[in-house]
Amino acid sequence: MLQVHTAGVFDFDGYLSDRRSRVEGKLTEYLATGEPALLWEAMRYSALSGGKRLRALLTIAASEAVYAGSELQKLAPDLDCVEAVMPLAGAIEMVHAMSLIHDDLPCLDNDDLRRGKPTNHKVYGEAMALLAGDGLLTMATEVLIGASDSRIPRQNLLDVALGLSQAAGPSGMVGGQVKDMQFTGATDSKFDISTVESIHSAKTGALIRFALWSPAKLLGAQQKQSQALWRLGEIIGLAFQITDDLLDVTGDATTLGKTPGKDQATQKATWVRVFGLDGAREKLASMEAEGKELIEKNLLDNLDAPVLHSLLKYSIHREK
Ligand code: GRG
Repeated sequence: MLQVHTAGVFDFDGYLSDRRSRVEGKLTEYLATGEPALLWEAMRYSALSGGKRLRALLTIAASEAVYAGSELQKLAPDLDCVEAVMPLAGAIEMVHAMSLIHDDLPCLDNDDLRRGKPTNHKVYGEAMALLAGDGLLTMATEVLIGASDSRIPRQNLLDVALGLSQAAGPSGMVGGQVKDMQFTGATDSKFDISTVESIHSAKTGALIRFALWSPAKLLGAQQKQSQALWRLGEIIGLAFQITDDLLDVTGDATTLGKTPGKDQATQKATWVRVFGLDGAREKLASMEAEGKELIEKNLLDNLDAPVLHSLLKYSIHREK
């Protein structure tokens, strides 16, 4: 397994760049061609438009953490576990890209800018943007099931496909988006912290949890590791969204690649709105400590390659 070290020290930037370019390469391959050409162009416009690839990176890092001792390592000792989870990582990024396209539509957040470029509907029109999202959502399952290595046990694949539907669907992202809509514009007295947490947990947390848990399920990791990754997904999912809420207040459009200040303008139910900037920062510090302890206790990182710990910090201390 390729670990990235410079002068004996783990090189996180090198790791990010290596794994990101593998994800980009695979997504380009999965979305290479198809008819009608304009639909595929619109799908590629959003799925291949950069982005941090955080969810795919979490999936890859989790697979590297659990592969040794997994069911799949015993079945196929020569398998490259990063390669084995690429269809899964690609599917997750497709669902994520699809959710951004739909989220930006005039009927939802009505945004003009995403990843530093005009949003999908600004380029292709609302109808095509809607359909490009639909295309990416359905392609995700097609790639996950159609492109996964035949040595992966079918039951594991089935469990992961079920988990992806659940993460995207009414009890995950779709439901979270609906709750978000229902509480947007509500006065402070109409919601409390459990409302905010339940919106975050479904709208943003569900796919991040899935990104960490699913490689463990796919490769047949030990149950203790799967459970620890699920919990780490809860921590990173919430911390990621609280950071997003903070950046909406403190960030600028050029760095973020999207329009800041929208949460306040539309009166969204966010962590910052309930606890203020300092309260959000305190919560992030405690979540970072909890995540670090969880990783250490469950030996999810090698001592010489603290990948998950670095991704946890990155999710919280990022500037975009
Ligand atoms: C998934 C079926 C299905 C429907 C989607 C629109 C919708 C229903 C849900 C909204 C989900 C959403 C947009 C949540 C916000 C999550 C979030 C903070 C996105 C930004 O993620 P980054 O910063 O983006 O990782 P990049 O551009 O880096 O990939």
